[in-house]
Amino acid sequence: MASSIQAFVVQTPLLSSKTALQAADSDVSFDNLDGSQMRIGIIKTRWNEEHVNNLVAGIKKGLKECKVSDTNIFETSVPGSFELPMAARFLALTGTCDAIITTGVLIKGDTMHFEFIADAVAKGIMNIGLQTSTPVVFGVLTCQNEQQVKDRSTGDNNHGYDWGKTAVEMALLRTEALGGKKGEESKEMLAAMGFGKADEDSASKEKKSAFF
Ligand code: DLZ
Repeated sequence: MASSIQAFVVQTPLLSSKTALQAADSDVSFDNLDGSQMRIGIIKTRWNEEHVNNLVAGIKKGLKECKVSDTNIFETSVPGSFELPMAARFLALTGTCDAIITTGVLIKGDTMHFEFIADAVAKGIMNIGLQTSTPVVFGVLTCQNEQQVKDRSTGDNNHGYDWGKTAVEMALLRTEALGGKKGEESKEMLAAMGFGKADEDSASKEKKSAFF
């Protein structure tokens, strides 16, 4: 794995001649990351579910490329983006995950709702990461319209893919800095909270108690 300092280095051009569509493209590179020992929680919204499911598919692709096994990916949902920080806090406090990815889609409407929620969620998620020392990835698209969402959640430009890799990089960084909590006990705790494994079918998930 790259050193901690290297892990933070992201090459960003000072000047960009990108068009509006290209501006949606990812501009970050990742080293080869070994996430085979990492446990990752995914908290997704049911608002804008179709787009969010596309993002989750991208997240899982990124996680798999980093060798995170299906049995180490835990997934649950909340109603909307506003609920993401609280759910992330509950999960972080269990100490069972090495990193958490919160994901949702906020689309601007006619009122100021979008601005309030987007700001609160971004700050909330940052705070949870800093307060709990569990990296929490901000996997929330904040878009002006549905086309912007599609440009960022499908095909080769699915931002979820980068979020998966970001989670593994930050999980490794955290493990390097603090060590990690492992063992079957923590898996049982996750199951009791309603977190299903990524490879579980939805029917068996429904039988479990809800997260909240
Ligand atoms: C209420 C609302 C609206 C209008 N739009 C969205 C949205 O685009 N994306 C999203 O994730 N959630 C939205 N919500 C729901 C709020 O996030 C939240 O669930 C409710 O305000 C209840 O706290």
